[in-house]
Amino acid sequence: MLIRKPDDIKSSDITPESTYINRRKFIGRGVAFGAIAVAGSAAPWAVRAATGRRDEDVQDEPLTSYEHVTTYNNFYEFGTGKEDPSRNAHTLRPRPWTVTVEGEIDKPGQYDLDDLLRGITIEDRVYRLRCVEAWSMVIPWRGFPLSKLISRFEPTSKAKYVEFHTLYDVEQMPGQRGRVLPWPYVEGLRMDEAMHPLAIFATGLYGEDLPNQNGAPFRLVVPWKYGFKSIKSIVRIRFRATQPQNTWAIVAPNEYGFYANVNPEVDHPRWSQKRERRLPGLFKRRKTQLFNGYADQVGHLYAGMDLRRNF
Ligand SMILES: Nc1nc2c(c(=O)[nH]1)N[C@H]1C(S)=C(S)[C@@H](COP(=O)(O)O)O[C@H]1N2
Ligand SMILES: [Mo]
Repeated sequence: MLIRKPDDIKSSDITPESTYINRRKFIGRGVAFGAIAVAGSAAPWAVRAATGRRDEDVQDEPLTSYEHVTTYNNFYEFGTGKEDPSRNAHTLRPRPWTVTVEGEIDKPGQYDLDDLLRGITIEDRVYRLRCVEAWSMVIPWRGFPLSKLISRFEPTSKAKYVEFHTLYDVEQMPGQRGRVLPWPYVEGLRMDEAMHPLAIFATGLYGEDLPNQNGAPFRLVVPWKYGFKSIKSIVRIRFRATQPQNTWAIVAPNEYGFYANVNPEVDHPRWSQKRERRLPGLFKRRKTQLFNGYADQVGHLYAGMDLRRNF
């Protein structure tokens, strides 16, 4: 079976990462889930993730374990180490959550997240996440196409791009006291990218609400782009006529672009993008796929564009 529960994680899967994953915590979690299983009720996420849709692209790829998905994170608002977000993100309060929607739309306003979600069907779907640092995971996300929400705001004909902001609150996000990045974290998509059915408004993973470290209460998942486009804990959505800036392209414009499409042919200036390391593996055994394997679905969005220049 492809769906793996925490209690059947093989030790061969976790050993390579024992350098940065606290093994005791790992085993502790396994025992906790094991106890639930003995009591006769399967963990709810295991059931839902098993019924979640698997697209052709990921059919043969095992899911990355819940432990890896939730303890190996990039979320600089809670520290720059991969384990920092899982240790520190308990200070984030994902409810109540207000989202400001503004710019080139007919329905601007401040919305309560639960009001926004009312009437929207939320599904479980498996997609890859590929970090620009050349590691990747396969994650059973929970969410829905971002386009469903965007259409409700009635964008005007001037809306060519959409910009997203993460929460800026040093009490809830203590990493924002440091100046490692300019805060708040910002990202953007071209409207046709944002309206593509693979651009996901994610509210959960493994059949449960998003853990704080993964971007609670909601984040983007843009599976054909490097992970930094998948902005977490969003409080502002702004529709624009002009291309927004995005955090990593502001910080290092020669290394990170606006498009950030996964592309084995366009190397990062400091490392190759030709291969990738699928967690929990240690080695770059996998060939990187153009658009992270979603070329058939999204390739047309970039027809005629020079992807070396628009990296
Ligand atoms: N607000 C915010 N969003 C963010 C980041 C961040 O530091 N801050 N890191 C990005 C990067 S580089 C990656 S690879 C993904 C990681 O998502 P995950 O930790 O849920 O796997 O989140 C992205 N979203
Ligand atoms: Mo990343």
